[in-house]
Amino acid sequence: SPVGIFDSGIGGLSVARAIIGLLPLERLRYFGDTARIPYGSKPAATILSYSISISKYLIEDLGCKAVVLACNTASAAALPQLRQTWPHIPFIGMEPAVKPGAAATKTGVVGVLATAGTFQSQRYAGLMARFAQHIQLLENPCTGLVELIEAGQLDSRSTRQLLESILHPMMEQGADTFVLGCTHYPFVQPLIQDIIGPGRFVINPAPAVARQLRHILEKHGLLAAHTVPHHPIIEVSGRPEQAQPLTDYMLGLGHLVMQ
Ligand code: DGN
Repeated sequence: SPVGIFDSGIGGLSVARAIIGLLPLERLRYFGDTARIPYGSKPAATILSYSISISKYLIEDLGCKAVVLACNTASAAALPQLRQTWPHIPFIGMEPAVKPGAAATKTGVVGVLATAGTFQSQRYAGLMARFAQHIQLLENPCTGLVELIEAGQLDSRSTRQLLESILHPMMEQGADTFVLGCTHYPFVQPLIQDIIGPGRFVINPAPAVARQLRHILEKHGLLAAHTVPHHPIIEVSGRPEQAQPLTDYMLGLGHLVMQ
């Protein structure tokens, strides 16, 4: 049976890509809720109900054996309730990688890029309580960035301007490490690295999440035993023709051509 994975849109493909790299024999069913994106600015109760209905589809209709919440905002709003609703299904969630950020920083100042929903969550409050005594955390909800990425603007003038307006003030306050606390943001990681220059670090949590999934599947005896690698099946709730060129590109299957 497949592994289910979902996000508010196509950002979670950054996590899917890492999973395909580490676990090529797993069958993946990806669901991107592009009709209802963005999640980041919606109330937690709304995100919870979206997450329950998507998980229901992945588990009860598609028979998924495990579900990856490839969305920090949905993980913050829904993870405990999903585990309660389907106690026999392993759920793997995201959270801003503040711990690796704290380990990497030399200046003791870490910039966290996430969404408003993630920053308002108890999950994030818990991280702050653990790390705020040791390092300084600078937060920015990156308003508009998810929409630009969904539109395929991974290297446009507007995206660069928006990122500069976010990153320059953080650097002025001493940040040398930047945590990608939203699964869309790894797709602009080259642009971020270009803006911050050498000697500063960007942390993408996707590889760690893929390793966590492998660990959990192993522990439950659920690792795939097929010998032929599978292509992931990607579904979106919005217009598929809008998502298609991006999904291929984001999975590393081809080049993005945008007019
Ligand atoms: N990709 C989602 C996350 O990781 O938080 C949120 C994107 C959004 O819907 N704003």
